[in-house]
Amino acid sequence: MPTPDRRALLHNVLGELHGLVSPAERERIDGLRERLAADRIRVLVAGEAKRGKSTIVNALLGRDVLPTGVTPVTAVATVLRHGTPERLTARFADGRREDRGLEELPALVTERGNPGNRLGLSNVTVHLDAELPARGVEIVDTPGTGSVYEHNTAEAERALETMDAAVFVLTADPPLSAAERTLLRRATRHSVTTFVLLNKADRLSEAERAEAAAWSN
Ligand SMILES: Nc1nc2c(ncn2[C@@H]2O[C@H](COP(=O)(O)OP(=O)(O)OP(=O)(O)O)[C@@H](O)[C@H]2O)c(=O)[nH]1
Ligand SMILES: [Mg+2]
Repeated sequence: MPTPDRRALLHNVLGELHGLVSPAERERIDGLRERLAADRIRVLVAGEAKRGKSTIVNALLGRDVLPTGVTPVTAVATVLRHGTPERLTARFADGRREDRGLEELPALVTERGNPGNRLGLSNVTVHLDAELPARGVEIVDTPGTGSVYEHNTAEAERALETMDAAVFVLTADPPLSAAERTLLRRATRHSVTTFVLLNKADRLSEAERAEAAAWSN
């Protein structure tokens, strides 16, 4: 965490920048100022479709909050943040905001509930009374890239632009593709720290796990 002096300095610098940049950049600066004031960091979970991103976020939260499955599932970037009472806030591309119950999450953020994002959501924020968000870690689950749904890739790339750290999810089988390498480079450019997580390790023998980890390095 920055010291109070450093936080005040950063706040002032961001305030100066605010007046100098484009509206889109201004929105990013507003997000940064808000996270700085609340001592909150934003960790984005990214990767190709079906690598297990939403499953990992549920494991981090210790609760099955996000929908998961074997077909392309996540269609809208979903922010998990601390808040009570537990609820979700849907933000639409036209600027509308609506608070809804958590049980509505699958109808909003999944390809099945909201095909092609026909509801026109820009993102959904889930306010949860869970430990990691309460400690100041805001997690963002993103749609997978590279699936048959090109709009999922576009959504995921948009989400890449605002984060402090990234968890990039790979699996050993299939191994890292050229498209994943490009996405990983982009994630690294936008984040202060990038963690690479090799998922579905249970599908490999111990020797295969060692081989996959050495190759991914
Ligand atoms: N064997 C095994 N299966 C896993 C693991 N993690 C996730 N899965 C399974 O992989 C499938 C995909 O998981 P999701 O969490 O929906 O993957 P995702 O990356 O969020 O998928 P999209 O949102 O569609 O991009 C589900 O059937 C999960 O149960 C793991 O560590 N081991
Ligand atoms: Mg998902």
